[in-house]
Amino acid sequence: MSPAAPPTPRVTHRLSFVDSHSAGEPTRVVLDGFPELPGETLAQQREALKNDFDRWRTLVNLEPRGNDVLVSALLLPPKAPDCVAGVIYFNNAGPLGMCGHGTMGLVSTLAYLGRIGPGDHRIDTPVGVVTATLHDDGRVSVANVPASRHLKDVRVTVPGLGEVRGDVAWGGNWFFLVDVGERVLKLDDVSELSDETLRIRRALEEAGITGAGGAEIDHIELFSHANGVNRNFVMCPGGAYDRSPCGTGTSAKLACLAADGQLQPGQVWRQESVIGSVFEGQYSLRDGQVHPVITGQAFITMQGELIVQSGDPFAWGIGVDAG
Ligand code: PYC
Repeated sequence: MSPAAPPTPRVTHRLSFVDSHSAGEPTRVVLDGFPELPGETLAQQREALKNDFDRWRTLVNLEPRGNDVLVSALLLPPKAPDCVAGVIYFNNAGPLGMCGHGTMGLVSTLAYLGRIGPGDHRIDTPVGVVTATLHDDGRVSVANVPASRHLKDVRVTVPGLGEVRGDVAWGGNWFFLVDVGERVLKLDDVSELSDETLRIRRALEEAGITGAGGAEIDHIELFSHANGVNRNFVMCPGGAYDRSPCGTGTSAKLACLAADGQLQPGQVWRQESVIGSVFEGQYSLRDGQVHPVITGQAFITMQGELIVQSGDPFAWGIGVDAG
């Protein structure tokens, strides 16, 4: 008699998703399977995600189903009028405010699914409504929330690096932007660059340097102009660097350039990432505010279901209690 087949674990959850990358940085759009998040606004729903549903974020983003680089975009019904979608972005560390590359990924995903076509699309986010334009050639322009420089030329002492100077700016997330001049920012050096930027972030925290209203500065952006090329290296909150030039980071940079009179409204800023991918940025001035528009392209990489089976000790992510 042949031995009985072992019982197949029961499937307890299925979440459908589409993955893409924008200039190298991945986005996972979660289409369904997530529990309903309470709240009248997306900002309230983001708080609910953070406080009461964090296990769902870790299920999607942490290993073994996700990874440290991934940014997820939870697709939700919009709360603001005339929007095609609502979205809450999150990564391995927690929810984000806005996400430029993620919005390109979201728009390209909605187009791939046949839900939208070329044209302008309003998208509701926890930090305000953004308008994304899907162009006929597949590129996406994201008219981001207004960006601003909060503090100029802040000095902070960083162990192992000495005094580091930078600007604090908002581009949908909080950034500390450090000009590294002619230094070449290259892929071979990402370990060193990661170590430096993580040290800078810790030093800012220890020195009590924050964004407006005491907001944590959770993104560090080094930028250089070696050989006449504008390159950046952006450290994200969860300790992974942005493979793209970072939409919100480029927006923060535009705010600084505008404040210093170094870039005029409508002038195109070509921003390269540390892997050599490119976003184009420009801004308009309205009501005394810098309104950035960031353009790039996303490509679909994967579509499927995240599956959780009963008894999986890593159902909610490595390092997260399975109970
Ligand atoms: O493109 O804004 C962005 C972004 C934020 C974090 C990773 N990418």
